[in-house]
Amino acid sequence: MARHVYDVTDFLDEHPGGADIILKYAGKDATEEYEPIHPPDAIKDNLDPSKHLGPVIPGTLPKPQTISPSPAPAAVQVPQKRAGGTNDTLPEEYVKPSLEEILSLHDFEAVARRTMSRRGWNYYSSGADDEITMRENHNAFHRVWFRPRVLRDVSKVDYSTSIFGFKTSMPIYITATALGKLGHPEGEVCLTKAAAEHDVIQMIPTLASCSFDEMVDAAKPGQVQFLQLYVNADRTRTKKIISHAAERGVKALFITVDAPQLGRREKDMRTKFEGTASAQQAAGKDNFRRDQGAARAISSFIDPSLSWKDLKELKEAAKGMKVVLKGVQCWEDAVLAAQHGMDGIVLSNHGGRQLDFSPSPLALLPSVTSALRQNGYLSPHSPPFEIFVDGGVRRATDVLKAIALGATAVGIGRPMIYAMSTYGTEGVSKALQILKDEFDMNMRLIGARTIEEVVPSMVETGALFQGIGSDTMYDANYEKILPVGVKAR
Ligand code: 173
Repeated sequence: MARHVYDVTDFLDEHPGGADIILKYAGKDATEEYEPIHPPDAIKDNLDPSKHLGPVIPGTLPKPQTISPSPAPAAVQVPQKRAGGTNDTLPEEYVKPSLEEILSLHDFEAVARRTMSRRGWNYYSSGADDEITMRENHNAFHRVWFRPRVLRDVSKVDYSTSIFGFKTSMPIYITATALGKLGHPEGEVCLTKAAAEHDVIQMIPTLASCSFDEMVDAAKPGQVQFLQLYVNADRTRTKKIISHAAERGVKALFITVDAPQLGRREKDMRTKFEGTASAQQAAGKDNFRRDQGAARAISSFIDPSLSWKDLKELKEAAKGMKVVLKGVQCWEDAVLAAQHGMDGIVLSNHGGRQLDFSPSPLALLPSVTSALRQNGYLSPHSPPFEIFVDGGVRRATDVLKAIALGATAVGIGRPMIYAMSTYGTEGVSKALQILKDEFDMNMRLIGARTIEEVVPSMVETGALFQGIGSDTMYDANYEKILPVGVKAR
């Protein structure tokens, strides 16, 4: 694709990411740095046509930047003490396995950790503060045990279900994650295409690297998509996004309510604190805090004043789309959501990227379902209200535990991003197939022929709030937040 030259001089002072990062690329090809973190129509929508100077004349660009965001070197030499307490030095030569060798969602994560760009891996894998919640999200699944039933004629099992009446081949959806091109040059359309192949629902992120329309256009006829929404301080913009989504056939709107400010993700911040822009900023020459990362820069439009009283207006604007609050973290707010006419909630702490010590969504399910029932919801006579959870899911057994405890379906975010970043659309498709295979086997083994048969009595939750045991996933793949001055890779 032909690259273009733009004059952004007048925009320097307004750039949310600061002027220095633009000046660093002045006269050079900024595509690689720019693309993952800006929507494709940002220039078209915001830069006067007189500043579009025309296509790059081949051969006139200086050699590419030496500080490149990708790809990470295969040879990594830093011995790292892992969360599990073992000293694990990454191998000198890393040979990326073929897709056939990938057996579980953990495998994608292990490959991603070794092959993704440092910037991409640090952005996706990071959690807030000490990452206690990020780990707890996953650990909580290890404290719920099955009470399997036998002799139930499980020759046929059907794990398909529906979300708000829309069919899905299994009780999961691909949840919204921002900036997909940090992982793969095609970005989130990989997720759209794989979702189509497997008849699962994709939640389109507001802050994707691909445009909303690219993701809708990539869908097959009849494919169901939801939209995750950050509410803009400028409500006319938000309403425009909502009505465009409704026109394009989006079925549900998931309003993110757990991010009035972006959490501190130190792994991510450490990557951003490299390069000249940050050095200048440290010397006080840049008034924007670039050490907070690109995510902070592009999220400055999110309205921290959003409150319960705004929901009526948003629901009206949604014109028949279902409206769900994503990021509810206690039963009181679950009840308030139902009382405010919402169609559902996602119990979520944003994958442990926001408030550290927010509880695991799985652990919240019992108190949330019981409070909703006591308040007259979740009965055959009350308006339909669906509960979703996300965070820490790696196995179909994780999903089945959440279903048994009252969830309609479970959002999967990072594992899909890791599959996409390592093997593109094919990788995501394989990840979804792995989950299907796991559902098929585990439904049989717990003695449930349909999702309706996955009931509370199939799980033992006595230990749900007890101590944190060791965790194989983090022993294998967790990358510790390193102290200042130590580079991960
Ligand atoms: O978790 C995130 O990184 C996230 O939600 C986000 C928010 C704003 C901009 C980029 C990412």
